[in-house]
Amino acid sequence: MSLTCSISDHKIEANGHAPKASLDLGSKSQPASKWKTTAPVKATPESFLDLLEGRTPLIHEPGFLSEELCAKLEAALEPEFTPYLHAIGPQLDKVGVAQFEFQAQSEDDVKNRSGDEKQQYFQAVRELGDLHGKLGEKVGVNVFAMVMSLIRSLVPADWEVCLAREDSEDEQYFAGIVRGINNGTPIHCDWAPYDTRTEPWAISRVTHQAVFNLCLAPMEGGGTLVHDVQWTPDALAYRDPDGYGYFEGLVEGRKKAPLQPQPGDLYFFNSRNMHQVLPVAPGWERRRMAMASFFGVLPPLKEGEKTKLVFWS
Ligand SMILES: O=C(O)CCC(=O)C(=O)O
Ligand SMILES: [Fe+2]
Repeated sequence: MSLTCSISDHKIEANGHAPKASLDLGSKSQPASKWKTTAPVKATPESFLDLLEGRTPLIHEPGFLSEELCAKLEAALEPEFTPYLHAIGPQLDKVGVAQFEFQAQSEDDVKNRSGDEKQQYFQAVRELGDLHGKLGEKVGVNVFAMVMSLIRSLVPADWEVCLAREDSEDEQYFAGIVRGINNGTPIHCDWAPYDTRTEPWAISRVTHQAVFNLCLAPMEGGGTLVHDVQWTPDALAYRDPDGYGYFEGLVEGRKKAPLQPQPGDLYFFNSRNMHQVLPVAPGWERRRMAMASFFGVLPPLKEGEKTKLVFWS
């Protein structure tokens, strides 16, 4: 079987925002581990599909950026940070726009949706403008474009690699947010088919989802832990109704793939897997800074359309 069809042969739920899970999720208990290793592997076309399919937990490209370039990026970005407009739990800071800010996180959020969050999100994206172009002018290179071109070289040649967008031309998603996460995160996953359950978004239809993080500054503590548990409807028994996290019991006894990011490191993991960021060490004052974007597979809707790998933050 070719690499191309190892993903496109899966049965795909193409009907919008509340899909039944479509990958090995028939059983009530967690499926057996698909991980071949818990160690990070290098980026190759094969490891990239393994990541999307949940067979490898972590892809790691150490030194993707030089330390000098990271220092320039850190200096250019540091004054631009603001807190997330909406993030329940430990504070998250950012440069850019996150779709997550416009998402329902807690049960209360789900009940109190205003209905115009999508318009607000796309308006915020339009107002942000060309962050990566401007940053590129300041530091000499567009690092978001560098990551996109690496990813383009990893996916099957007949896929389209692009920013996510809604049907309407002026509703394009933003990708490549820079996050400051010093206080850690709850155990959570980022799985758009569930996370966008309040209303249909273009990304609700992804069949596989992963994330890249490009570490821009040194840190003590602040490691990332990927758990060998993917989101299924059964995970909801462990969902914390007051936020976007899941209770510890969900990942107890499961394998874990840890990573301690260094400046310039690029790493990918499957964001449908439960994961968490640990707080930086007490007294560490520098920002734990990383550029990040989700990417997901959108199967063709009609004959002749390509499979798409779409990006959004
Ligand atoms: O900063 C990290 O290492 C991971 C953050 C995270 O939760 C994500 O990228 O989905
Ligand atoms: Fe996450």
